[in-house]
This record gives sequence, C-alpha cells and structure tokens, in this order.
Amino acid sequence: MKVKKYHAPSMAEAMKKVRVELGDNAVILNSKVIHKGGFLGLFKKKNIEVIAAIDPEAKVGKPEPKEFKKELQNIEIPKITQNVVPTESGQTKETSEKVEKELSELKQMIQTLSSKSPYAHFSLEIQEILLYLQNHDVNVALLNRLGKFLEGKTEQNSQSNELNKELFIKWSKYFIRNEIKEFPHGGIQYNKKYVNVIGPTGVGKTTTLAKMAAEAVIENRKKIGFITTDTYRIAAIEQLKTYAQLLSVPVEVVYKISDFEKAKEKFADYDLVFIDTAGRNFREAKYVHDLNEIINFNEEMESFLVLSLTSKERDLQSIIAQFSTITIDRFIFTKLDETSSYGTMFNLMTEYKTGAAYVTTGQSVPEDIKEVDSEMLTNLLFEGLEP
Ligand SMILES: Nc1nc2c(ncn2[C@@H]2O[C@H](COP(=O)(O)OP(=O)(O)OP(=O)(O)O)[C@@H](O)[C@H]2O)c(=O)[nH]1
Ligand SMILES: [Mg+2]
Repeated sequence: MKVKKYHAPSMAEAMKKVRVELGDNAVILNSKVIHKGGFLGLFKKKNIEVIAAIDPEAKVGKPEPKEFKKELQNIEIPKITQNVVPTESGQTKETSEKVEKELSELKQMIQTLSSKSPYAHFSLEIQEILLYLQNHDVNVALLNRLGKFLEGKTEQNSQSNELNKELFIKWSKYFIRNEIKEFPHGGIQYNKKYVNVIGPTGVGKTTTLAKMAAEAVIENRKKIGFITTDTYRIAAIEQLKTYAQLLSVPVEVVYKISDFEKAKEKFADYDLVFIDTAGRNFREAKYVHDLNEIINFNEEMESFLVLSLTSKERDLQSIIAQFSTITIDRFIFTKLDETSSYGTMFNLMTEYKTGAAYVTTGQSVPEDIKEVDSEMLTNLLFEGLEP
C-alpha cells in the first residue's frame, strides 16, 4: 500500500499529479483547502491538499471497499528499536519514539479517513468531481445523489471510449442544474409594485436595494420611490437618502403601518417602490412580528431574503426558519467576492425549494450585482474545475 500527500494550487492539478504518479486506480482518502505562507495572516496562497493511496499489487479495476479497509489495517509500521544510541545525525531515543508515535498517528488517521470517506468506492473521475464540490461545501446528500447519477452514466456508456473528464463535468453540470432548475430564478419581475428586501444585520440589504433600484431607473426607465422602515439608526436613513439623491428619487420614512398607507398614496402613480428594512438579530423572533406591524405584506409585493455567503450555513438555515411566516420569493446571495465556496447556495436552494434572484460581488453601487438563473449559477460552481 502506497499512501502519498499531494499539494497543488487547484483540485484539477492535484488530481493530475495523483493520476501521473499513482495511476487511474488510486483512491482519494481526503482532500482539503489549506492556506500557505502570507504575512501577518494576509496574502496567504490557497492550496489543495489531497491524500491518495494505491495498492501496487491489487488487481486491475477498483478495489472493493471492504478489501481496501482490510488492507489499510495491515499496513506495516516499521518497528523502531528502543534505546537507540545517538547516531551521527544526532537521532536519540526520544526522536525515534517520536517518529514511531507519528507513524502510528498517521496510520490511525488513514484508517479514520478511509472509513469516513463516503466516496472511496467511486471511480477516480467521479471522486475528483465530488471532492471538488465537497471543497465548495456542497452537502453530502447532494454529492451522493450526483455520485450515483455519474455511476449510472458510466455504466450506460461503458462501451464508449470517450469517457473523459469533460464528459463527467458535462453530466455533473446537467445533474446539478436539474436540481435547481424547477425553482423560479431571476431578478425583479416588474409585475408587482413593491420590492422588499429582508434579512439579518449587515448582509448588504440597503446596498443591494440601491443596486436593484439603479437598474430599474437607469436601464428600465422606471419611475421609482424608496420606503425605509429602518428607523433604528439615523445613519440608515441617511444611507438610503444618499442613494436616493444619486438617482433623484424620493424616500419615505415609515414608522408604523399608517405611515406605510400614507406612503402608498404618495407613490400612487409610481411604477415601483423599493422597501428597505432594518437588519435585526435573526435570533429575535419578534423581528418578523415587527415587520408585519409596519409593512402591509398583502400588497402586490416581491420579497427577497438577503443572505451573506460569508455566514455559516447553520446560521443561514436558522435565518430562513425565522422568516418562514413571510412568503419569500427568491434569495439574494451577497458577498460572493468574499468567499471561495459556492456550495451553500445550492444546499439552501434545494433544501428550501427556493430560487435565487441575484448574487452581489462587491461594495460598488450599482455595478457589483448579477442577475442569476440555474445555468449561470451552475457554471459558477464548476468554474474552478473546467480544464
Ligand atoms: N464585499 C462585499 N461587501 C458588500 C457587498 N454588499 C454589501 N457589502 C458591504 O456590507 C456592508 C453592509 O452593507 P449594508 O447594505 O449597509 O447592509 P444592511 O444589510 O443594509 O445592514 P443593516 O441595515 O445594518 O442591517 C457595507 O460595508 C457594504 O458596502 C458585497 O457584495 N460584497
Ligand atoms: Mg441597511
């Protein structure tokens, strides 16, 4: 049994190294993203680490998982004699004990990894794709379904001699896109008068609303107004007023539902009204209740839940649960520029059966926003795997 660690700037390059050195029957035990070098924690380089193994005496074809595990248990750890006299290189009893301990830990690690790796039984081509997506934090359930789908495709096309990486990527994209295709995606539909952004604090609600409003005014020539219900911070009203001034459009500040009704009259002959809301701690159940006290959600309204991709997935799930009493039309995923992991978007869309409207890619208004659909999102996810 030969076990080796490989480092490369991308998953594709790491897999190439594995293939060249260990051949097509290698098994990937683990892969992770590591950050190397840098100064004071900055400018670190992203690196992929892959641990791969091969049994040179194994029959051609992939090893059965059970056999493979048994073989791992039989890895010989070289016995290092105790009480070693210091050698010329200065090796002492302590260092040899340390080496033995490290070897034993390594064996333990390999055993744990191999028993945990849910993908070791797939072919190398499938593993490469699954591990790439795993690094993007795509969840295990989705990956297992994809693995089985790719296995089925491999069987159907077993006679073909064109089973190359491009084909596996094409099949994977087809599968992933299909998982999210049925949900409505895309930006403002322009068929409802009110557009509303809600979400936790600091995720980019106001900035994103300004970007959406700018598109409505500049590209679609719509007559728009703003409503802000964010009366918790003076600065929040000023922030929205600044964007409104840039677009030469009015802002109404709304404290209670009667103010909302007045603003509605004021904007009677407007095409679109963009509503900004206060970000609140999503753990406070009262937040959603308060929103219902100010905004009349019975109006013709498109509601977007703004989620930052820099948040933990578990927190995003709690946020979505908190907003379950409000009809969310689509998600907006912000701060794409601050993460290299896009899987969370797919996990949430499939879990909550909700599509996405936009991704935002920076602080600049109005340019750092992109309208999305299932094809664009899928291409984005696979960007780093394309040859
Ligand atoms: N890097 C990055 N920063 C962003 C993006 N969108 C917004 N921001 C920044 O995130 C910070 C918060 O943005 P806001 O629009 O004020 O967020 P908010 O959700 O309205 O915040 P509250 O109203 O306080 O809840 C600002 O510094 C924005 O410039 C993005 O796509 N990428
Ligand atoms: Mg805000």
